[in-house]
Amino acid sequence: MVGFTNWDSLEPKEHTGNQDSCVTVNSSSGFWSSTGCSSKRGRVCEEVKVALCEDGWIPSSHSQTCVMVFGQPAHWTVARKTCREHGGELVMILNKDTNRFLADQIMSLEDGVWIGFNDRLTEGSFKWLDYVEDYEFTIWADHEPAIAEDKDCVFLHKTITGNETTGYAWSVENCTKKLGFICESFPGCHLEKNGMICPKTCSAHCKGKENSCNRRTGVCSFGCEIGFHGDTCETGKTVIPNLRGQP
Ligand SMILES: [Ca+2]
Repeated sequence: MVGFTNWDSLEPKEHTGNQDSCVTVNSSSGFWSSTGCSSKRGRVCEEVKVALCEDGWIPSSHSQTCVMVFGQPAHWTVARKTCREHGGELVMILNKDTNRFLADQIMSLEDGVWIGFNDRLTEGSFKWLDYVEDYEFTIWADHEPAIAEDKDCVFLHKTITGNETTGYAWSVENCTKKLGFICESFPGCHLEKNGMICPKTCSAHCKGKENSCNRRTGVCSFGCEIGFHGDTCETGKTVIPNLRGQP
């Protein structure tokens, strides 16, 4: 269902035959018109923040991290060790856009790839790597997650209906199965025993006291204190001195 439309008068026009129907936006009025898709038009580009990545890593536009796909199959623990040897970790997928971006990177692989999600420490309690428990996004395949002692590691794979790939979702497997994998690195961060240590700090105006700064990105996780805005909460309201209040 489409929630918002902004058609110009007499729009949308009906297109007949094989002509594709596309929508253009009038740059001065902002109204929409339908047109054939073969017309050459300027494109509206969305500005995305991407990480600066070292050689061999691809910027992941939706997580501000860098990723690298390994097609050579390995056990989950070997995959994770390999990522760490490259200064990264097995990838975390914290939103739908990242899942779609990674799906595009592994389209040529048949079997799916290990990701950092697992319930190795506590059966049925999934975490990213060993340490990230606070997440909202999951995209389990049908009948998943399997809660089984011999299946603790999660992989991203094609979902197929009939002969068609319908999307990419997650399933739990035995960690000794051999699969390709995706590593993720965090620019500016380094690896320590307990996980990634990142130097970024947020402004003093994040909402919430505990864990309110995402130290990988410097973004306030729960928004800003009243009167401040922007990703980093550093844009504040202008304070007008109360001159009449002077004694
Ligand atoms: Ca399990």
